[in-house]
Amino acid sequence: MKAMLLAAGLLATGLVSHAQPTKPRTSGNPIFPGWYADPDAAIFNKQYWLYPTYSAPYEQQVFLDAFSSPDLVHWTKHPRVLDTASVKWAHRAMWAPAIVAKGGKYYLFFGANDYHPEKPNEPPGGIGVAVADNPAGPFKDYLGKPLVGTIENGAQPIDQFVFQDKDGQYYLVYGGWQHCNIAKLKPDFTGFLPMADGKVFKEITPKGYVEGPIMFRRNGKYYFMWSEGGWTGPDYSVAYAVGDSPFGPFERVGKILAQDPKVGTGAGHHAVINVPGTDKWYIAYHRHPLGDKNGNHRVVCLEEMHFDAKGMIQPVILTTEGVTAQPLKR
Ligand code: FUB
Repeated sequence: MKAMLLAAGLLATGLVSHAQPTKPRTSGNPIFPGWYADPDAAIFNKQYWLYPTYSAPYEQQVFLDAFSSPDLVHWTKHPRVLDTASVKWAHRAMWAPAIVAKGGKYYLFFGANDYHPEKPNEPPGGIGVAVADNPAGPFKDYLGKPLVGTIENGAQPIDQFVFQDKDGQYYLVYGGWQHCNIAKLKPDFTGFLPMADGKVFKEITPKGYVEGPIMFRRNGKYYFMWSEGGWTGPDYSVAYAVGDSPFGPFERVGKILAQDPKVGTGAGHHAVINVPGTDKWYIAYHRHPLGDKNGNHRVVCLEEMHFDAKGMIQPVILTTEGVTAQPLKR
């Protein structure tokens, strides 16, 4: 009793305080609730944006949600930014969005229908483009048909990523079924321009490639990253290569993201965020919760991504804490 009174007295005098040392607030992983996968990332108007696949049976994948955040910790959901109801040729399996802002418009590239032309009576499918005035949509079909609706160099037309080179040129990098193509987009994104050799689709598949390509530049080098393994299982992972141009050649360096049996499994299909004006990098990716064998049960997570002095990407550590707040300054 005496001790309690003494403590109360000290508190009253302000000589001791109730305050516990505060831990920095983190995003936690997953960073938002719900089954989502294949995030693409962008920064618009001082907000981070993530555009994931809604991870569910194919027939239920008829829309895309988006998420925005001022600091990577607090996320706001923007439901159904794109819906198959507004894309007459898309009816299922809306996958792996890729977002680009250009000329005051927002273009959302998406895969739809899980196109298999070898099946009898297969309807059109492949990679489409939708457009909106706002990153939160509503996005509407831009072309009325797929932008890529054929199998080129063995690549299923899914898992698109839009890469802008230093000269401003936009490229579509895409492909499933273990093949990856790059194609030069027309400035209005209505189609493609032939390359110097007259071809439209150039295959840049590195060893081990399965799907989920992305590309970015750092210190004059082109980093090409992709997913390996099967997305429903525990071994899904991310590897990378470094080249001197968007066309490679890309030689596999190694894996940088994979399961941690103590944290999560099937870590893959990612996006990379560089905080403008800094050399601070993040990786947004999906993984399966520990012990969950349902392939569609995928959640979106965030970690820091680091380079060594030679520019090699360091293995990413999977966490349950996620990342600390990183407000955008400009
Ligand atoms: O989410 C559907 C598919 O799963 C994606 O297109 C693949 O990359 C895999 O993540």
